[in-house]
Amino acid sequence: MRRSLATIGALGLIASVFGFGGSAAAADPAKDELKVSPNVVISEVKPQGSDGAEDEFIELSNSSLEESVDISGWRLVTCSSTGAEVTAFTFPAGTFLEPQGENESHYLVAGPDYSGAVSPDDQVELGIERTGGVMLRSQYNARIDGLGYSSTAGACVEGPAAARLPQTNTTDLSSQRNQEYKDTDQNKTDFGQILQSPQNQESV
Ligand SMILES: [Ca+2]
Ligand SMILES: [Ca+2]
Repeated sequence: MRRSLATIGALGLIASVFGFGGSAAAADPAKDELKVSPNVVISEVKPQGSDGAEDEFIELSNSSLEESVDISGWRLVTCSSTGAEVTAFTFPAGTFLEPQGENESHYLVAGPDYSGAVSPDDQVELGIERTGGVMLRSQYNARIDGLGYSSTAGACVEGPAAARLPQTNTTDLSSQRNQEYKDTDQNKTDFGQILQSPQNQESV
């Protein structure tokens, strides 16, 4: 079967973007994006708590046992229940997540009325919606991970949505990965509800 030159050209472009074309490519933003580590996960989220709507936090963890990950310029994004995205926080230059089991393997960003015992690494109004979701994007806007509480929470949700936390979350339950670093991209089964246990850069 003959392919048109246009088709062959398109296949060649796809091959070079995905790095199996065999030829050495020059600096290419698409290729740089592939270097972004997939190891970082959203490990725990509390949309609201005993101190109200701004008693909220997002905890990230590095799931790798070996590689530290530079998350400078990465963004925490919230989704509304209709999928509207808002950037809630941008990680400052020089922010790294060290491998699992070491100090600085977690990062905790919390809202103004955060009530947890562990100090947040940064404090900012996140605006997490109980029926919306949260997401992590790289400095190249690549989607790294997400957690959604509605099937309509746009790019935040992965597979079936996670169970929602109580409307008045007086006991400070949070959504936490059932296995802290495991990500099957199925929010409903990846996340359970526990008493909050936030970890910051000082935590192991
Ligand atoms: Ca995921
Ligand atoms: Ca935790």
